[in-house]
Amino acid sequence: MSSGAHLPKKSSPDTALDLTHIRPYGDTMNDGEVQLSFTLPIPDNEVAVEAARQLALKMGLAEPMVAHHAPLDKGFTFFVLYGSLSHYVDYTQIQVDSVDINIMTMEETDLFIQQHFGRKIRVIGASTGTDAHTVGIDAILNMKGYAGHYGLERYKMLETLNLGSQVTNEDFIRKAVEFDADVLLVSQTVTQKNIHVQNLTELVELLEAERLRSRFLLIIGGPRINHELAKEIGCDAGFGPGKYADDVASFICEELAARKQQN
Ligand code: B12
Repeated sequence: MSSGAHLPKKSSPDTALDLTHIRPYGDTMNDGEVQLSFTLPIPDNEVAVEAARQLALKMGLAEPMVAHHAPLDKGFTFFVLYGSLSHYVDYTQIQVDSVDINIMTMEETDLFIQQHFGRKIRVIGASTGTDAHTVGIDAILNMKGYAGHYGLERYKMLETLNLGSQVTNEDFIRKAVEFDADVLLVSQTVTQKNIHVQNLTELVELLEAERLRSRFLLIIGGPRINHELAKEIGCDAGFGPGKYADDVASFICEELAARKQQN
């Protein structure tokens, strides 16, 4: 057979980065390749695999492939799928309400507090309500910190109190008053049926009912928390994954200094 005349024409790969049509990157620009995993409440068999494939198609994955499936229990199957996402978003049009601050080092923060307030700032934290997840609040507060970022307990100009998990909103407020806290840190992880939002809303309502809301800087965090949600609920700031003690400390400094200037 001569040359490649009868072979289908290979379209040249789309290599241009177009910020108005952002799609996932697998190993070439704009290929849309994604991996996703989920569990279906059905036994692990061929029908289940086809069900997973059809669901992926409905999600907008072209040519989905079930790369892995395994029973979790008698009536539950776990799947990992690959496919090419047909959807895109316009990155240039996205607006996000995020905490916009200059991040300081621990030393800079201590110096800032010394110069602006001349006293230690008191910070109290907890995972509240039914939430038993402690790793998030510990990541922010604990001396040793998390992912290379020292926690607030290590800052010389911060006095901290970590109440741990499953602290009721009532106890949290009572302890905050006793401690004469400047800042309240609340971690919320349990997100089933939006329990975290309800619990945080209740905290804000309780603070308002006791005329204490403006006394404290109220900062929340957790895997499903962002700044926009925090503001919606009536908190001062919200931090999610990828945010650390230095982000929180810098926000505390900027915000308390701005409030001091207003008064
Ligand atoms: C460890 C773990 C547990 C442990 C917790 C032990 C402990 N002492 O903390 C145990 C086994 C107890 C547990 C229980 C449950 N868990 Co759990 N758990 C996890 C797991 C594996 C890791 C969470 C974690 O430690 N992350 C690491 C920390 C550092 O991340 P982070 O919390 O996001 O914190 C960062 C930011 O969010 C932010 N941040 C967090 N808090 C705060 C606070 C402030 C003030 C600020 C500024 C920032 C901030 O800063 C941190 C650093 O960047 C996750 C799955 C996962 N891989 O994420 C599930 C997960 C969170 N759990 C989940 C569930 C459902 C449960 C249970 C309901 C399960 C059940 N049916 O019983 C129970 C709930 C118990 C309860 N009453 O709370 C789900 C939540 C589902 C959802 N809808 O989002 C997850 C996502 C697992 C899943 N895929 O289903 N869990």
